Amino acid sequence: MLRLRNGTFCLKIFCFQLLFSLRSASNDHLFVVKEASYTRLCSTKNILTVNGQFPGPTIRVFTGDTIFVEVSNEGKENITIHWHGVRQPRYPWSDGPAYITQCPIKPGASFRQKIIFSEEEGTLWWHAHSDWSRATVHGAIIIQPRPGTAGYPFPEPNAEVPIILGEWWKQDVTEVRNELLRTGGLPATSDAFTINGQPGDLYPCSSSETFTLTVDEGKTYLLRIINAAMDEMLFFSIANHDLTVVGTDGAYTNPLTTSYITISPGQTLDVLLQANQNPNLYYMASSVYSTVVNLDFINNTTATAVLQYNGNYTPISSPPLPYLPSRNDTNSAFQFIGSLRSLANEDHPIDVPLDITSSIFSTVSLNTLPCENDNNSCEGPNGTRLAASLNNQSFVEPSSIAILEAYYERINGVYGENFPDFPPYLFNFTADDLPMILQIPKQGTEVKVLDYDSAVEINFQGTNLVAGTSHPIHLHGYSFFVVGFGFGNFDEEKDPLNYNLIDPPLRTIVDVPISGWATVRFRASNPGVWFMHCHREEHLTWGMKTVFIVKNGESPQERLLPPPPDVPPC
Ligand SMILES: *[C@@H]1O[C@H](CO)[C@@H](O)[C@H](O)[C@H]1NC(C)=O
Ligand SMILES: *[C@@H]1O[C@H](CO)[C@@H](O)[C@H](O)[C@H]1NC(C)=O
Ligand SMILES: *[C@@H]1O[C@H](CO)[C@@H](O)[C@H](O)[C@H]1NC(C)=O
Ligand SMILES: *[C@@H]1O[C@H](CO)[C@@H](O)[C@H](O)[C@H]1NC(C)=O
Ligand SMILES: *[C@@H]1O[C@H](CO)[C@@H](O)[C@H](O)[C@H]1NC(C)=O
Ligand SMILES: *[C@@H]1O[C@H](CO)[C@@H](O)[C@H](O)[C@H]1NC(C)=O
Ligand SMILES: *[C@@H]1O[C@H](CO)[C@@H](O)[C@H](O)[C@H]1NC(C)=O
Ligand SMILES: *[C@@H]1O[C@H](CO)[C@@H](O)[C@H](O)[C@H]1NC(C)=O
Ligand SMILES: [Cu+2]
Repeated sequence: MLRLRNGTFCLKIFCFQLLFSLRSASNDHLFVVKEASYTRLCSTKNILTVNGQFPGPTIRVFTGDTIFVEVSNEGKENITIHWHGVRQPRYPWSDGPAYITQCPIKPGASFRQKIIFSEEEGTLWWHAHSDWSRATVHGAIIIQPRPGTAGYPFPEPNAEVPIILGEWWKQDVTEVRNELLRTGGLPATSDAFTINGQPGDLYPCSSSETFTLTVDEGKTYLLRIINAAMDEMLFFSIANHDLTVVGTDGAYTNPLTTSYITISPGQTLDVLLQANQNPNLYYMASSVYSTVVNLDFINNTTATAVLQYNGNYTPISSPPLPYLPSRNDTNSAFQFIGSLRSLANEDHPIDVPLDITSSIFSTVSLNTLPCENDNNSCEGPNGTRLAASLNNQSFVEPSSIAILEAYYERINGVYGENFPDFPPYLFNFTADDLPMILQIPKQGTEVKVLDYDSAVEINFQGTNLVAGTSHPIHLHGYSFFVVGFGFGNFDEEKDPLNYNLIDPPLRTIVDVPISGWATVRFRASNPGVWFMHCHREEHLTWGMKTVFIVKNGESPQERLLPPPPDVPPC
């Protein structure tokens, strides 16, 4: 029995639903961004939070809702908030990325953000999109089927639980970023991975607060898994329990039963868990998938949480740990990613663009730039400063205006429209030894302009410049179909023959594998200014990003909406 705030009592499941409907009745939320003191790994520091919570509050809506979030900055830093995976039809004004769609909300200021849900159903999340604040400023968005509609395309789960995977630094995260900018080298490795904000029993000073999920034997739980880590792709699994994936990034999938998942920074997965084992304690665990060779730059520690069955039994003293692939197991990482399929049936039709009208082939590269600090020596290879690029363009954000404002107000000189559709130079992208001369990118603020409703295909080609690694590339304002990926150089004759145009997964982030390529398709039917970037935070900082400007269509319903009155000024 649970007690509701208004004094009524109810049974557990019913109560859950009632609480839910009470909460989602409110379309107005208040996010106060402020510092709060948190202790992890035996040390205490102030972190930036929303409403003092880490992870932050969960937003619950029904499919197609429009809500408002008043973001009030009571912290010391500039902030913006992004609603990851929310399409925001014709309304990039509250999308959030700093200097792309808005200037930051300064300390003391606030911004009432309108969030327009449309087709999304499942799990998404919100996070800060300025500097590195998203390390602690993030939370779940749960989008349930609207009552009276068909509901879930799977049996109604008995309960739903956000599982937010993260990364924790003992150091101030702003300091980690400043150091990265100052030294030009790799960022400091995080000190722990976390599950719902907790490192778990395998880390020092963590046991008493380890996240525990209490379950009843025979029931089914919907885990809403989010990778909120800054830099790392993660594996996740639960001892003795299979996972059944039913959704990716706010869209349903064909159910996929697996012993582990791979999830990149920014991605979300809806997973059904059947509590079908002997009542006891079992670990759930998360560890890194990384291609970094130097172990100094990778933390191979494991975050844990506990799955605890209700009932009368003597709990095992050391619960079993689940199998997790090794940290360098690229095959396992991409085996899972490649197994995902859209649900794609009569009730959930999908519309993969077939006649492509706008085609982009973009390399995805790490790079180096001359150091240019006082000592003329940085911590990148051979004293250089690390950088990153798309088609050899390392993107530089404006610093005193947002690109959206410049576009809307027709202010010249803020950005160019020459993001290339093709790499400037063709080479063996995935060769082991590439000439250093290729490493230095161009720096600039070049966007790609797309006609309204064009059918777009983007081939991302990873390169081994500086070091090959995987890149989770995220596009704002759209989800795209991942129609194919592979290792080596993209073969324009052979590879398209294997595209999945029937039931490819619909995602907000595509994983471009190490020494490999990936292809996405989408219809450019959402006019506005939309950021595209690698969701590994250091790659974003180094310039692996660009902007799509999708032009207006002809009818009034196909045009960018006007800005709200309180867009933060620079
Ligand atoms: C990994 O995390 C542990 C535990 O917090 C920490 O002691 C260690 O320094 C980290 N390793 C690296 C390579 O940063
Ligand atoms: C982590 O790396 C250290 C050093 O390479 C090794 O001794 C340890 O066994 C590794 N731990 C795991 C869980 O892989
Ligand atoms: C992964 O790392 C282990 C030891 O660190 C090594 O023996 C193994 O060859 C590596 N596997 C791959 C696929 O690189
Ligand atoms: C220059 O080098 C000195 C000594 O190695 C170091 O303390 C200082 O931080 C460096 N300056 C910069 C800008 O990297
Ligand atoms: C560093 O520079 C030397 C000499 O120019 C070159 O041979 C070497 O390949 C460079 N190393 C890297 C990691 O770029
Ligand atoms: C590109 O480099 C890879 C790795 O060295 C090699 O296996 C492949 O044959 C090369 N491709 C071409 C076309 O040279
Ligand atoms: C990128 O552009 C720079 C400047 O034009 C050039 O030196 C470099 O070789 C280019 N690299 C690639 C991979 O195209
Ligand atoms: C905060 O944002 C304002 C407006 O864009 C900018 O002028 C200022 O430099 C920013 N402050 C910091 C510390 O980045
Ligand atoms: Cu990347």
